[in-house]
Order: sequence, then structure tokens, then C-alpha cells
Amino acid sequence: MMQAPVTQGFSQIGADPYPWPFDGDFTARNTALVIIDMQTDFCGVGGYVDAMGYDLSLTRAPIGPIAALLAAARRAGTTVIHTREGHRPDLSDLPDNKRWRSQRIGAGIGDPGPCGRILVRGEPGWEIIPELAPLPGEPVIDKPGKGSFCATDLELLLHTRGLRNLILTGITTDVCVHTTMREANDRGFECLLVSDGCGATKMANHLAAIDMVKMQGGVFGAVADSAAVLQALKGITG
Ligand code: C5J
Repeated sequence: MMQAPVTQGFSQIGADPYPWPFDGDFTARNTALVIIDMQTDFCGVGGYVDAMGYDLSLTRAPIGPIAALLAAARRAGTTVIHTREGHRPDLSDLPDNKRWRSQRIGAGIGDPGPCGRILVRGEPGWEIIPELAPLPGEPVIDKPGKGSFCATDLELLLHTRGLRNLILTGITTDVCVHTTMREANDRGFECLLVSDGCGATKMANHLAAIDMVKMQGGVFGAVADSAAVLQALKGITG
């Protein structure tokens, strides 16, 4: 992928279908690395995705690229935001239809499993994997649904910190990452999806989700690989 030069105060990442961000206003201070749902339930043995019978190598594939981005973002002083999907232990925030659908595929949310109760807050499977564990002070957004803006304080947090550029990573590309990207785009945030920094339970869905971002001139934002983002993070300043 083509990489644009990085200069102080005005820089862009070589992205598809346009150099990102659109106006070159890319600094450590106005940008957040968002890491979505890198929880054992979505990529670990015995978790929710494993219980549904999907190939874990697909949702584990982004761990290495995200770890590299996480280290670079921390070095650059860029805000890092983590999210977790999960429900209250009494399941009062779990819609009946979401529970019913999970039960019919054999991985009932709230039911006991090898990693504790599936997708329940506080259980081992709900925790972010150790490789990508948040540092003290890094915001963690707990969400009951797919989108990170629904029933959370993420939007308020972004506004209070002056964050307008979002670099999106995590799992799954076609579900929680895409929903979050769409929500953010509609709220005016400038979004970049990291192609090898996300993964889905089906490769075809991962590729289609990436492609959808790029249609109509970048209908939800732009896409770049982690190598391009890493290079850019090295060059940005506050
Ligand atoms: C799903 C997610 N796939 N984190 N959640 O149920 O994408």
C-alpha cells in the first residue's frame, strides 16, 4: 500500500480510497486508537466464538498487528480506548431475542461454559486477552450491544478529550467493528479501519466488510494496513 509522507502538523496515512484523515489534521492529541472486544469470548479457547464452532485462527489473526499498534500509540501519546461486549450478571440488559439467538447456536449468553458464564461482565471469558490488556488510565468502554456508542459514554469521552480521528481495530470486522465505525461516521468522527488489525468469524465477511467501507468514495471512512498506520504513528506529534 502507498504510504504518504508524514510531516509535523499535517500528515496523512496512505489509505484507500483516500489519504487519511481527509484534511491532514492528524496529531497524537486528536486521534484515538480504538480496540474493540479483544476478549477471550471472541478469540480464546472455550469462549463464545469457540462455543459457536468458528475457526479461532480468524479472530486471533489481528492480535499481533494490534499489539504493535498499541505499543506505537502508547509511545506516541495517542489515546487508547478499549471496548468490551458483555452483560450484567442478572442479564437485565440482555434482550430476549439476543439470548434466544445465542441459545439456538449452542452458546447461550449467560450460560456456564469453560470460561465462565458466556459474555457476562466479570467472568474470565469476558476479560480482554492478556496480550492486549489495558493499562491503568486507558478508558475501557463496557457495552451491552454491538456498537460502542449505544448505551455507553464513548461519545462524551471523545468530545471531552478533543478526539476526532478514530483508528479502528478489533473483532469482529463485520459486527462490532463495523457497527462502531458506522455509528462514529454518522456522528462526524473521521474513521480509519485497519485491515489486518481486525478479523471476523468468516473470511468472506471480513473482506466484504472492508470493501463496504471503501465504496462511494469512502462511505464510512478509509482503510489502511497496520504497517502504514505504524509508520504514521512514528511521525505524529502532539
Ligand atoms: C459479535 C462482536 N460478533 N464483538 N460481537 O457478536 O463482534
